[in-house]
Amino acid sequence: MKTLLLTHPMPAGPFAEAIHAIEPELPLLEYHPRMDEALLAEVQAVLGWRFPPGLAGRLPALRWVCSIGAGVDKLLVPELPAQVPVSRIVDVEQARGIAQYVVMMALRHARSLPHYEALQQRRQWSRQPVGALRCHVGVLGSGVVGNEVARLLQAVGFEVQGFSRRTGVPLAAVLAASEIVVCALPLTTDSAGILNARTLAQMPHGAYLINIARGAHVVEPDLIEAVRSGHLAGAALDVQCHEPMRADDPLWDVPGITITPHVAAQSSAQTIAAQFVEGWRCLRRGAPPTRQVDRAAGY
Ligand code: OXD
Repeated sequence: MKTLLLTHPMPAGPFAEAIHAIEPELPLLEYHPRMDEALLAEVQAVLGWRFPPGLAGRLPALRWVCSIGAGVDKLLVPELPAQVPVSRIVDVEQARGIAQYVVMMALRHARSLPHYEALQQRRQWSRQPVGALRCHVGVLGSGVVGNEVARLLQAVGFEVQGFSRRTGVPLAAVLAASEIVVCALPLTTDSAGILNARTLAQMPHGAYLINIARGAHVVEPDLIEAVRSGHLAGAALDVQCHEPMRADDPLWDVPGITITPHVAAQSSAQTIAAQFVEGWRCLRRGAPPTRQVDRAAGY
């Protein structure tokens, strides 16, 4: 049962090594754009991050797609036949790493670190009253990541309100009550562009956005406008619409916006390999693969 590795932009080597450490005979192919149709016709499983355009329709024997991440949005392409199951990695360690990133950025904003860094640049020692941390955070998304983010934020003293389709609280109410908003939603047709001029305007004056989900949740020109106009204090964006970001991307230059290159946390190659091999073994014995997403819902 041949598996195609589509790990770009990450190198495939560490994934292949970790898989072969568990299942030495598992046949793996590393994708390259000039692969011929005969080879593609043998592919029964894909482990990857995203499909290059058109590829999903050129794999006639495909039986399973497994994401190397928590999100599957770049794999749910229209050409992927409807009967092919799609799985993802569920990694509590990764969720914890993402939550640590969120806490770091939330505290940095709530405890005015950029202000003190600017004072230091000017060699200015200026002590002001410091109150106890009272800050409401709205966490959009209640999956493994959203729940861990909420737990860790509460542990350091933030007041947290969650938002998901299940809570029944309207998004506008959560945004209006949040001095910091964290986006931890899966990217679906419903959630793409959910943070736009209208919804950003619902956040209080001086509020802050942290996005650790997908760049496409945010309408970036609207965010830039909201920050430049002073309505929002800023944003921490670990994910962007165009990854890798080009040197002329307008997000780079907005004072108050902090960019990190999708590094909040990653699953280790060993965790990915263990979960992939588990699903692969299920498939080999004719059982459904583990950790399947609901393809219609998109997560
Ligand atoms: C993921 C990611 O989906 O790293 O796991 O963004």
